[in-house]
Amino acid sequence: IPHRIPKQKGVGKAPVNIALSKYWGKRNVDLNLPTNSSLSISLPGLGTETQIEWIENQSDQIYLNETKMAFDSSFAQRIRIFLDLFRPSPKGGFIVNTVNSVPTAAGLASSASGYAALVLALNDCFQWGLPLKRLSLLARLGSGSASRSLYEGFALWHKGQLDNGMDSYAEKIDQAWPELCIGLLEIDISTKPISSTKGMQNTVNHCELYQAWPDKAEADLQKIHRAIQDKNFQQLGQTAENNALAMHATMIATWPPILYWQPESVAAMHKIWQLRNDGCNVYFTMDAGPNLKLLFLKQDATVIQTHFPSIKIIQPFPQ
Ligand code: 2P0
Repeated sequence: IPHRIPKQKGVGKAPVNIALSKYWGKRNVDLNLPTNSSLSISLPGLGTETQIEWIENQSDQIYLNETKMAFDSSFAQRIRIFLDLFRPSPKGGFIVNTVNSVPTAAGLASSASGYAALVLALNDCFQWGLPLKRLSLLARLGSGSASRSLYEGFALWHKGQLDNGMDSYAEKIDQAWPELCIGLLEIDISTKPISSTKGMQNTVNHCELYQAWPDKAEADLQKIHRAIQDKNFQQLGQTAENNALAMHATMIATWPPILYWQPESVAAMHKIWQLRNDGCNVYFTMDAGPNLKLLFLKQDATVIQTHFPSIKIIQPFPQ
C-alpha cells in the first residue's frame, strides 16, 4: 500500500454477491485464506455505501445505517481490527458511515459488500489508486466473500497457493448473461444463530464429511465456469444447486450440528423440485441462512413470480 496523506473524505460503494460455487472453510483463519476457490454473481442495486474520514486526536466512530454502534459491539470491534491495518498514526481515528441496502446478517452477505465498500472508501480517502485485484485482496482480509464484491457480474476468487495470501484475490469473469435472473425468496430475515465465520470453522474442525468438500468445490467451480462460457443454463443451475446442498450437508454433519434451514426453506425446495418436474427450468442456491436464491431465465420470470408472489427478481446484467 503506498503511503499517502488522507484527504478529507473517502467514499465507496459495492454490491452484494451470491456464490454459485461456495466458499466454506479456511486454511488460514487470520488471513481469511480459503480451502477452495469460489465463483459468484453480484446483485446490482443491493449492497453497501460507505464514507470514511480520518480525524486526528479522536477515537473511531462507526455508524451503521445512521445509528452509532457501541464501541464494544462485535460489529464495531471487527471493523476496528480491520482498520488497524491502515492507520496513518497511532493518535486519531476513523469516522465510518456505512449504509446497507440489505438486512444485516440475514444470509444476504452484507459483510461482503460492507468490506468491499470500506476498502474502496479507504482507497479513495488515502488516494492509493490501487487496481481492483489489489483491493480485492485487502477486502478479503476483512471478510472472505468481500474479495468477490469488488466487481459487477461474475467473479472468481482464486484460493491461491501462497502462505502469505498474496495470490488469494478475486477477478472479474468478463461474460455477460442478460437473460439470467436471480429471485430472492425471503423466509426469515432475523439474525442467524451462528455466524458464517464460526460455522465454517466448526465444520472444518468437527465434520468428517468435510474432507470431501474442497475437491468437489473445485470441480463444481470448473463446471460452472464452463457453463457461463457456453451459456448452458441447465449445467449452471444443476451444479450450483448441488454445490449449495453439498455445502449444507457438511454443516449438518458437523457436531454440534449447524442447520440454517427453517421448515419454510424445505417447503420452498420441494416446490422448486415440483416446478422442475413440471418442466420449468428453475434451480436454487442457499447460503448461511434460511433464505433461498432462485436461478432461472427471463422467459420463466412470470411463472416464477406467479408461484412465489413475494419473490424479488433481480437481473444482474444490463438489459
Ligand atoms: C459464500 N458464504 O461463498 C459462502 C457460502 C456463506 C455460505 O462467504 O469469515 O462472511 O468473513 O470470511 O465471507 C460467508 O462467509 O466469512 C460466505 P468470513 P464470510 O458466499
